[in-house]
Amino acid sequence: MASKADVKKVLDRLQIETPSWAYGNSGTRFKVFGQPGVPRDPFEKVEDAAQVHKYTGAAHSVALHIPWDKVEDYAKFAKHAKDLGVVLGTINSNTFQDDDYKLGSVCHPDKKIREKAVRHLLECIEIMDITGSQDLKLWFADGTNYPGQDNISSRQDRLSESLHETYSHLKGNQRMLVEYKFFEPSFYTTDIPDWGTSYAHCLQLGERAMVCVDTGHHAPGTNIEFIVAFLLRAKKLGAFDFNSRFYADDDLIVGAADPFQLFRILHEVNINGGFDVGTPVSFVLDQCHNIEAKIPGQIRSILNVQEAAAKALLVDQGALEAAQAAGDVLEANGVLMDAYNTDVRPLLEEWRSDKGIDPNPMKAFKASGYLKKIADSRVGGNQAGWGA
Ligand code: PSV
Ligand code: MN
Repeated sequence: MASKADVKKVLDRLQIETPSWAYGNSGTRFKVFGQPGVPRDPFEKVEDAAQVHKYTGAAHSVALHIPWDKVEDYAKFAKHAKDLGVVLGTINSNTFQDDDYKLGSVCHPDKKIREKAVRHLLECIEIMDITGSQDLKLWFADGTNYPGQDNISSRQDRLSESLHETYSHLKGNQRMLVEYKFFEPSFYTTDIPDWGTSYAHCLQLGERAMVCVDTGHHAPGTNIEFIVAFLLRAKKLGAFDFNSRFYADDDLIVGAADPFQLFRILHEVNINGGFDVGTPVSFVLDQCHNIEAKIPGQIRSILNVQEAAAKALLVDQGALEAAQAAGDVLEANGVLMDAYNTDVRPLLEEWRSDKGIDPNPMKAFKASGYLKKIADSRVGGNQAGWGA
């Protein structure tokens, strides 16, 4: 079993990236409820992200979404982040909000539209060159709504060609993370619906291409921890997009819907080397806070990941392996449950005190008055949301 000191060492290096879009307004197709103080531009989004890092010590980078976070001067933007104590992280591409993409982007039947989509992906790489971001995250809304609408395997050919073209432009330590999602906005076929499809393309592309597991992108009942174990074993798990879901791609706070599932996932991460020094796995949130306040929503998410990670680290691996080798099913399951049922909050409070952070980040942020400050100062302009 990991000692308290071992758990703290992993917590020291466990950084969870927050998404710029979590700080903007969001909602459903029925209604977007605006909130006072929401950022008007990418610079203000990063200011809010820096608050999450300030109170957790575990959210050192911010994922951007292009074009939502387009700025004139990316070097200036990166410096702004640095001055606030954070860095610019994953660049998320967006080939789903342009009229041209009605029938798809990189899989579109028209070569000109595919070329336009690839040009956008290359623009994202150019932004990475300036910001120093390592990861290009690709999620495609491509798919079809009706049987017969397009040729499924031809779409795979187009996808493969577009991915290869993009991949050939990666340099230095840059990586391509290929995300999958089983449906929405396409309702009949999706061109990258599952981890297997993503994995197959990543294998063909090469070492720099890895799979991104968004925890909200599976059919109900899918065993996500199996996928995580498989991909880690194959050295193809590049990143998580963490969130939780009750029904579809709900984008709720990670660990809110099913904390036990989050623990099981992080147990597989732990035993398959995903928390090791130099891990290739990056831990990112992909959430929207439709009805709750955004900054504390992100803080809560970080705490949930840390709690589940600490519990996973406390699994008595020796006892577990002995029980497994003896075929003692109940003992093995009991070892896992003992760790899950441990209250790790005191340990995390201690870790925060060691780091000079308030042991209760939610309370400390609430008391800081930051939400009132931004509500009072951010007047005028257009609040950011999906599409800005
Ligand atoms: C798609 O549903 C997705 O999970 C992708 O990661 C996008 O980039 C992100 O959501 C936008 O919120
Ligand atoms: Mn995602």
